[in-house]
Amino acid sequence: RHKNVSVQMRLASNVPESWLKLAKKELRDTPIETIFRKTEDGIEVKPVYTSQDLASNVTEEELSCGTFPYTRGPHATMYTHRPWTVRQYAGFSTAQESNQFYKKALSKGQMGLSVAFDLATHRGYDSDHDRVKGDVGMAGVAIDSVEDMKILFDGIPLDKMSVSMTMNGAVLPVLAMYVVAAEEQGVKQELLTGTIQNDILKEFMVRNTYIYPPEPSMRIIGDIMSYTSNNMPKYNSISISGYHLQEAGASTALELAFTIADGLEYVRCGVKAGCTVDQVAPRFSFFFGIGMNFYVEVAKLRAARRLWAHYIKNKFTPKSDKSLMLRTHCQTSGYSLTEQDPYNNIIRTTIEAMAAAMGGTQSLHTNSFDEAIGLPTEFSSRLARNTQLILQEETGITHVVDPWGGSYMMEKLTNDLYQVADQIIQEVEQMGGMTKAIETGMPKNKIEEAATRKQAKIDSRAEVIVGVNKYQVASNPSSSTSSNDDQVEVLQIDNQKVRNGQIELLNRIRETRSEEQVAECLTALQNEATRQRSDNEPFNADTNLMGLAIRAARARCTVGEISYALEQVWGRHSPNSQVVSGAYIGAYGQDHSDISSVRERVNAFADKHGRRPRILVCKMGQDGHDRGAKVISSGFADLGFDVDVGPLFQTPKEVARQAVDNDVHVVGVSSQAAGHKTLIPALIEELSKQELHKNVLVIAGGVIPQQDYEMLYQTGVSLVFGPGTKIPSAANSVLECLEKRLQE
Ligand code: 3CP
Repeated sequence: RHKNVSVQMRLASNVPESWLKLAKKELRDTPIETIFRKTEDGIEVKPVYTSQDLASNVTEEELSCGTFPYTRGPHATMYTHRPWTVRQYAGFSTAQESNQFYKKALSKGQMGLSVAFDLATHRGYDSDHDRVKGDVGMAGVAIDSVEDMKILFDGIPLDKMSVSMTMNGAVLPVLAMYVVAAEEQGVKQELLTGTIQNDILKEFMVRNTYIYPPEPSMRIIGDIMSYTSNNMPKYNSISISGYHLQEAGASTALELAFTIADGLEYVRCGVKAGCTVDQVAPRFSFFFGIGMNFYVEVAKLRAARRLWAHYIKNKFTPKSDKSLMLRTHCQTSGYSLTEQDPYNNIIRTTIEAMAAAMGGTQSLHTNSFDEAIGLPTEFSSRLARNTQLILQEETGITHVVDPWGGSYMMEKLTNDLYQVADQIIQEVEQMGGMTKAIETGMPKNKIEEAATRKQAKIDSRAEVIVGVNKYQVASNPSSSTSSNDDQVEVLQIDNQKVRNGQIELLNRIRETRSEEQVAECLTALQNEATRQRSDNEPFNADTNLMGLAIRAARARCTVGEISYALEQVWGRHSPNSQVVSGAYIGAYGQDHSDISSVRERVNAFADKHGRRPRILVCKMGQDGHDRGAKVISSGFADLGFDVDVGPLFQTPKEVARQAVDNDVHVVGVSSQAAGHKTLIPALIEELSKQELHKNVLVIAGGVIPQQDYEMLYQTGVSLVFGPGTKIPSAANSVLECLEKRLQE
């Protein structure tokens, strides 16, 4: 009773008394609290906002367009003068195939390019390396040398086209090869426009396509900033990504805070590499994910611009206004896409794209509806591109700058998000900045906890996903199977064929280049990597790692060779895996019957077999997308399983070895990057060599097209789970299968 009184008082003070009275009358028996909601960050979303909600800082100055703190956008005229860039992230198979795809997309309304590289390239391996058998050409285009890069941009004038490259690990060789490909097209470096992602901090937090440990990785970033600011003035030297944090499960405030905090760390990195804030910050670019929470996502972009402007002004006192302007690319949320009832994804993407536009993005990627199932086809890519073109050319959305500006609700939400994120940024800064915070594991843990909580909310239906946990079309709602009319075609890539072609080209390059020159370039890189640097050394192309990588690229050194030369000095980074405990049950609630029945079953298993069911959750190949694996691990552990989390980037042989060593009942393979058809059969073969395939259940989950399920079952996989599978249902199926197997 006492609690009720305080809730009533709080609500009454936040909304007008007269409104409250009317609302209660309309609600009849429904308690008024049910229409006061909270975001995942605990920010209140009220049913009604009034002028009382405009905080004192929403002044005339704040509401002006194109001026400090740029809440309403970096330009005064925004899309009324120039719409955002339609920039679709794409790349697959060979450079030749991707090049044809790009040219077609550009002829149909796409405005800028965004290159997706395969995972072998990301992690600095040539296509002929043993560890990347399942990865070549799969989740992006395979690039081994400048020859591939030249084919990729054949017929695309690089002085006119802005190109974004999502590259972080092997950033030196890839950017160098881009510069050399342009040079051999007759385009000077200073004319290049575009963006390199070059954001390694988030790789250590979530995305995992790093190569070297944090310290040398930051040194590379500093060298790229100083190189581009001296030689490529129109080029954006970094794209600081919150998108990947959101994809990994970060709440809005965590995404916002860690991204801005990363940006501050990169300014310090640029200064350490000998630049001033005004030399680097104007060419910083950001990248946010846009999910389904519409108002919140618009507010996030507004708050991001205000946070950046305030922090840069207060911490670095720049002279140029350009240092204060946050410019951003956005991508609609991959996580919000569902395998079930997949055409719903077209609707989701459209809504998210609207939020990005109303939030004032500079550039946008809209996802294809089939991305939760497999690689997008030409058809699904066309729909995704047209989603943006329709928004730009048919709706009138571009006719007004920051259309939500001045809305009581939007200004309050922007303020609230600003404040929650500001507190997290201050916490990180007090820890000594993002590099230090990452070393403690704080950001990663917070994100993983948020991801596990979110999954539990979906599994318990506290959060609705149409076609997944409500209004399903499938006959069996607990399974991920869709009805037949939802079967969609996905792009199939012949991984072996692409790899063979790449190996052929690599061999040709190695036969025709000067080995002496190659050795000299690689040694120069190694010498520089070994040399102790002092802070603020002035720029010198002969000691700058980017300058040296460009020389190596000209001499036809490969991505693998350049990366390995540096790896010999710095080593390869390997992370440690931890499982978050208690977050799943905490958000789901202990007393749900499906949770308790699984736990009882696990206990009965332990009584009968003398130990708990033990599962090894593994990731093979260079696929570092480990949100699924982490969430499954936490969920299964909370349900009573013994869970081993394998290291990332394992070969099938290494996984089989670990399965033997740990004496597990089940190996769970999580696959997000299309390597399953090569890697899972190889794992089963390795397990049979150890005579384990009969005793150990192999299960698979992730982005696996339904067309491939049968092939996997034939190979010996016992269960395949698609995205959207409820964890307790998955655990039940695993137990059932395991009990059957142990009886045989
Ligand atoms: C724009 N301009 C204007 C106006 N609007 N000038 C006057 N008035 C206006 N209203 C000018 C700009 O100042 C600029 O010129 C030029 O027009 C181009 O505009 P822009 O905003 O710079 O646009 P763009 O070139 O497209 O660059 C957008 C940003 C860039 C800055 C965001 O970094 C970018 O394209 N990022 C994309 C990143 C990306 O694609 N990432 C893919 C991640 P000046 O240059 O002269 O100022 S994909 C990862 C996927 C997941 C995974 O990892 O697997």
